[in-house]
Amino acid sequence: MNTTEQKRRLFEVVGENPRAHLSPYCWRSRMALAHKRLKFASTPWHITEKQRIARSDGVTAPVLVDGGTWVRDSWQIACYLEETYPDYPLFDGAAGKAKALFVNKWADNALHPLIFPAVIAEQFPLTAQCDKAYYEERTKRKFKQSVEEIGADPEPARAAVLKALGPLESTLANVSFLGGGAPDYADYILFGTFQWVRVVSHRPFWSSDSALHRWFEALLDAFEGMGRAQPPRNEL
Ligand SMILES: N[C@@H](CCC(=O)N[C@@H](CS)C(=O)NCC(=O)O)C(=O)O
Repeated sequence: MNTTEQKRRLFEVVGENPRAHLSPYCWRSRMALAHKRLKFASTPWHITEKQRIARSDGVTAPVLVDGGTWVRDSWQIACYLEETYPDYPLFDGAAGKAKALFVNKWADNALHPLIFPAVIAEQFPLTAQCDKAYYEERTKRKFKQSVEEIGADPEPARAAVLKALGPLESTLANVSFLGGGAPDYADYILFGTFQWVRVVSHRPFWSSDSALHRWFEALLDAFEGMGRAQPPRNEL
C-alpha cells in the first residue's frame, strides 16, 4: 500500500465473507473515487463497529478519510470530492448536481424500500455473524416485521421493483448513460443499487436484451472492471 492509499481510506460494509461488498451506498463512493482517478485503501467494516467510525460523527458507512478529513454519507462524499478535486467532474455543473440529487433521493426513498423485501431473504445469510442480531433487531424496529417475515414472499416486491424500473429502462433505451455519452454521478448512484442486488441476489431484475442490462454491463467494465471484480452472489 503506498502513502496516498494509507492517507485516503474508505470504510465499506462487508459481509461475513470480506469479499462481499454489499452496500449500495459504499459502491457509490467507490465509483466516485475511481471516476476522479483517486487511489484509496478499502477498509472493511461491520455495521456494529460504530467505535471505528466515531470520528465521522455518525453510525453509517461509507465514511471517507482523506488525510485528516472525515466525511460520512455517500452524497456528502460526492460533494466533498467534487469540491476538493475538481478534475474529472462528477456532476455537469449545478444542473447536473440537481439531477443527481433527485436520483439519490429516488433511489434511497422510493427504489431501495421496494428492493429490500425482494432480496432480504437471500441477503441475510451473507450478513457478518457479528452483525446478525443487530441487523435483525434494527429491521424489526424499522419495519415492524422480522427479516424472515419480510423475506417470506419476495414475488410481490419483485413485481413492484420491475414496475418502478419502467421509466429507467425506457430512458436508457434512448441514452447511453444518465450522464449522456459518458457516466456521471447519477449513473454511479444507481449502479450502487444494482451492484447491491448483484452481490446479494441470484436473480437480476432484467433480461439480457434490456437497456438496463447494457448500461449495467458497461459500468461493471468501467475503471478496468472494478465493479466486475466483485464476485456476484453465486460466487460468494
Ligand atoms: N444516507 C447514507 C446511508 C448509508 C447507510 O445506511 N449505510 C448502511 C450500510 S448499507 C449502514 O452503515 N448501516 C449501519 C446502521 O444502520 O447502523 C449514505 O448515503 O451514505
